[in-house]
Amino acid sequence: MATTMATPTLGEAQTHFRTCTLCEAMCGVEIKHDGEKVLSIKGDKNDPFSQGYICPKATALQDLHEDPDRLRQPVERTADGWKTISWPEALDKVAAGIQSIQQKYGQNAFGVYLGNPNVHNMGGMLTIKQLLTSLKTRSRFSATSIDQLPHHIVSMHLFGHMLRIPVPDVNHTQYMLIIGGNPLASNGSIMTAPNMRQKLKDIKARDGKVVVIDPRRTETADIASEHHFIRPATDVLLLLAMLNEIYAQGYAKLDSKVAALAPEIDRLALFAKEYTAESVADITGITAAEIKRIVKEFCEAESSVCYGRMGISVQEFGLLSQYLSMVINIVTGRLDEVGGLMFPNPAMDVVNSSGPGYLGKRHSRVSNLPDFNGEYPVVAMADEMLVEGEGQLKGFVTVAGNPVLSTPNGEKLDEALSKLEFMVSLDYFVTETSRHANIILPPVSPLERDHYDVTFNGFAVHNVAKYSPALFERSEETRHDWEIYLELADRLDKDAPEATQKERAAIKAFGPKFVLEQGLKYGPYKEVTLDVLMGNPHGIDLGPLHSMLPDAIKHADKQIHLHVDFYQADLARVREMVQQYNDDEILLIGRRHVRSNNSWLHNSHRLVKGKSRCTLMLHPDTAAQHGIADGQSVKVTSRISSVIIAAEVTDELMPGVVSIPHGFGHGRKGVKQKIAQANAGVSVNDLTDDTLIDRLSGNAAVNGVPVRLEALESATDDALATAS
Ligand SMILES: Nc1nc2c(c(=O)[nH]1)N[C@H]1C(S)=C(S)[C@@H](COP(=O)(O)OP(=O)(O)OC[C@H]3O[C@@H](n4cnc5c(=O)[nH]c(N)nc54)[C@H](O)[C@@H]3O)O[C@H]1N2
Ligand SMILES: Nc1nc2c(c(=O)[nH]1)N[C@H]1C(S)=C(S)[C@@H](COP(=O)(O)OP(=O)(O)OC[C@H]3O[C@@H](n4cnc5c(=O)[nH]c(N)nc54)[C@H](O)[C@@H]3O)O[C@H]1N2
Ligand code: SF4
Ligand SMILES: [Mo]
Repeated sequence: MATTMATPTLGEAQTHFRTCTLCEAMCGVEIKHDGEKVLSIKGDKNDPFSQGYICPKATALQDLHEDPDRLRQPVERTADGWKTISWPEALDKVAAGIQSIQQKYGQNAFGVYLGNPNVHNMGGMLTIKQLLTSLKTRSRFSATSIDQLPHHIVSMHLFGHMLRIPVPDVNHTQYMLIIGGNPLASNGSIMTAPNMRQKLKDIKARDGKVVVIDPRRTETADIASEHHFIRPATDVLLLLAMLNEIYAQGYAKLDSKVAALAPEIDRLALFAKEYTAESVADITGITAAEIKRIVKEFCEAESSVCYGRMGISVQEFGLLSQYLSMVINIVTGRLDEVGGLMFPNPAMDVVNSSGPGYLGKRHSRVSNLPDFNGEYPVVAMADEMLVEGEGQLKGFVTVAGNPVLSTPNGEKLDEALSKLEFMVSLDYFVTETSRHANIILPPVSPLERDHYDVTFNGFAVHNVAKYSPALFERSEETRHDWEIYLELADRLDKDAPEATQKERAAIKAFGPKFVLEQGLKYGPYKEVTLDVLMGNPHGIDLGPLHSMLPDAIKHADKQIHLHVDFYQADLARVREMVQQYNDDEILLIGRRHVRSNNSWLHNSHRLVKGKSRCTLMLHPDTAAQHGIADGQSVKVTSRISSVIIAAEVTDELMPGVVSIPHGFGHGRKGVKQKIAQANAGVSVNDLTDDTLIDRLSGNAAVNGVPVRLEALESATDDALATAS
């Protein structure tokens, strides 16, 4: 067993330090255990980054490890139910199944979806390329296109690499504008920053300001200096008006270091010309005076940063909104400045070992949506399976994903998956998605693997590095995700070039840390080696964020390419939206809770206990208009379908807006997660619409979905668990 204690004595508690991999915050945890038994999970006070902070989810590392429903060995779906099979048999059958589809229908008839936990998995991140190359398919999808895709495109355009994403310097800013992010529930995203509650309080304590723009008065809004409701999916108008006001009030800093790097910056003066604060006030719901004051305070603060997250990414103007948020930081001279938006400098910089990204090289067969970096938008997935013709998907593998619950029009995808000729899932559980697989290949638990955060060190608000060895060694009967990838690659790609074969052999011999070691060698800190990291179980402090321009830019000319034409063209869609705007519509948005994590921590009793969190939040006025009382069953109907859900009447919501969290809907037949099934809830993605998208990026739009409400008889437990 690999632990950080040198000589454990039998029966004596041992201590192990590692990084929690459940969300982006990278909290250090201290795990007390007696041999194979976890005794406690606490925050690691000596972790220089998180300094003892953890959220309630950390204990789920134990719950997941011990979960009796978690699969440890491959299972095959048979007429008599799921049957356990050996690894060699499962891997042979999976490879044969994939090959048979590809021989019959062509390489691209077999597709792949990569889910979110991949990016939290060191072995997965460092070796997924081996699986993808061996699958030889262009039919690739991932959770990126229902999430941070706009961030990637903006960074690719402006800085020359999809992963060169600057983050808010929360530790030093005097003014933080948060548009569509709720870090107190999510613990931060594209901003790896443990203990955001304290960080936001610190901003206020040093006489700074935190301003939240959100259709819901969230947990973050509650502790902010001020909060403004905004009509969902109208942020693009607010951001345009802010840009306009920045110029109108004379705050554009065109003599800044950043401005000098952006040749097209002069064109931004006219970009938002027609969008005055007055012209957007009605639709957004924020008065012109407030918009002007926000701009003034943002620009006059000693330092400031504009940060937009899920609320502005995953809606109809996701890409243009993220662009405007970035442009606001640039024209006010806040990019690359202390307290502004800054580039992290991670010890292993994935920017060095990956391509810059590309948009729209190909388009999806049925819906004609652009690919990004070789991945088609998730909203295109079900059609690719259902619509007949050359190139139709006949086989599929999901890797650490649950798209039936996490992507729009989940019911349609559910049906599409059930019709595939062959499907495989790499997952811990029989989920709403993996229940359709012919074979499920389960990897080891997070406590059984080595970890270095390949992804989130790149988004960290302070530079750090930490390596955690596995707490428990995997047993003979189990496999790592990366081992599964390599085993499949061996079977599918026997004729791989010699260099690839050698790389695979090296990873097999030394583990994925072989790739990490190479990455660290090419990184910016010569002193940070794997050996050094192994000797520092709490992690190493590499200092605060610092100026990185122009070096951080990956364009050969070392300039920021603003791509004004590309973004300006999208203003036509904005004009159309304004002309057609209907403010009578009830709009649906999402919600996260600190004790939940997308679709997959609902089988931890400690996390789900208490009142159901899968409720329809709505304002008392909206409730009254529809004759809905608190706790009453409501039928919510979108263009796609209906769900029945209990109302939670609260003035947290803006009138005319309703909110349902995603990741629920475990009542589907065949799911094998007992605790989750007992708290099934309904899936909001049975309402979200796969045709409601950000056309510019192909990103899904799950925020701002028009719905109708109908009060039903009072709530019953049965009704709550049923999606009609
Ligand atoms: N309406 C609405 N929909 C949303 C969102 C929203 O805000 N609103 N948010 C979107 C966002 S941001 C995201 S990222 C997506 C997430 O979408 P997905 O990634 O598709 O879904 P998850 O719920 O994260 O499911 C992850 C699955 O991976 C399994 N798993 C966990 N760890 C591992 C591992 O290490 N290896 C393997 N092989 N499997 C593992 C879990 O058991 C689970 O079944 O959902 C999106 N969907
Ligand atoms: N506890 C917990 N933590 C998580 C996750 C989880 O499921 N649970 N998921 C993880 C993942 S995968 C991600 S990507 C991150 C996401 O991290 P965040 O983006 O911080 O998370 P959300 O809670 O989705 O915050 C989005 C906010 O946008 C608001 N919003 C919705 N529509 C609009 C709109 O049109 N305009 C504006 N201005 N705001 C809008 C919502 O009310 C919500 O408060 O969280 C991660 N952390
Ligand atoms: S915030 Fe919670 S889930 Fe996220 S890394 Fe920290 S302890 Fe883990
Ligand atoms: Mo996400």
